Formats: sequence, C-alpha cells, structure tokens
Amino acid sequence: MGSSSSSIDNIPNAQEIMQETGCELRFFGFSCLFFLLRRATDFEALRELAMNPIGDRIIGAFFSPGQERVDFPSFVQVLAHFRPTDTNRTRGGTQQEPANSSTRKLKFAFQLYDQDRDGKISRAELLEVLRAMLGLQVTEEQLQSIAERAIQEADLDKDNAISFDEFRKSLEKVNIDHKMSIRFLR
Ligand SMILES: [Ca+2]
Ligand SMILES: [Ca+2]
Repeated sequence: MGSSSSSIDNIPNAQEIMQETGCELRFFGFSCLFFLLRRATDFEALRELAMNPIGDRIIGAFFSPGQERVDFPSFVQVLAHFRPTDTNRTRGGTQQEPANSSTRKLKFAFQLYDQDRDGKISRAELLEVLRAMLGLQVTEEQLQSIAERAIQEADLDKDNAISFDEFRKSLEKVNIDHKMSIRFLR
C-alpha cells in the first residue's frame, strides 16, 4: 500500500497509534478525514448533529479535563471505542486490550455516567443521564423511581452507588458490541 502508507508516515507516531488502538489503515484514514472535518466545522456544529441525547458527553470524552483542543492521537483513541469488536484478531499477551474490546467499550460507557471520575456512578450521576435521555417524556418522580430501581438492582455491595464491576454485571446480558459499534468504522 505504497501511496497511502507514505501519507500516513507524515503523521507523527502514526504506527504507534495504530498499534495501540488496534486500528487498521482504512480506519486510520477515516479518522484523519473526520478529524479534519471536525477542525473545519468545530465541535459545536457536531454537537448539533449528535442525535444522541448524551452526545455532548461523548464529545466531552475527547477532551481531558482542562484541555481545549483535541490532538489527533487522542481523537483516534476515543473514536476507536466505537469500532466493532474484532472476534478473530490475535494479539500478543503483553499487548494492551484494544479500545474496541467489550471491556473497554463498557469502561467508556461507564465514564459517560461517572462524570466526577471517582469510579462510581452515584444516584445523582445516574439521574443526570436519565434526565438527559428521558427528560421530556417522564415526570421527575418517575425519573427518581427509575434511578432508584436501577441502583437497587445493580448495587450488589449496598453502598448506594454503582461500581464498574456492578455496572458490568448488570449489563452482562446486553450485547455491548452491537450497541456501541459504528459499522463504517470497521
Ligand atoms: Ca462518580
Ligand atoms: Ca455498589
């Protein structure tokens, strides 16, 4: 792949990023395009495009705290969570789990709830997401009771919050790869 790999070579650390995220060349090229598009249109415009009610949280995930601009490596790393999980990909034991593995997808989803990043989803954090997703369709009372039930069901150690382990267990029956993959990112 002569010409495409030579343009990839112009991106600093390209090979490293590809290895770290498990991205193949085609995905990488797509990310470049998306990144350039983002630069041209600004994230505010993408925000409008985001159909997902927690779209701004997903966009926020591209930024580290206090960071105002996104660099290309961190952009690819976040986007890589939305690639379908490779089922037949082989990797060495020392290699880090790829961003599109089910566990990393779950961690990413968990972080969208855990906004203060203390490793737990509190009742208030859960309520905030539920409000964003269901806000106009249900009453505040109904929201409270949905949150209450969700916590009661997931909270195995009864500390009134959902840890990552509890989150993972409660979603065991959900096909996370199907829910958190964008087909054209393959
Ligand atoms: Ca939290
Ligand atoms: Ca708990």
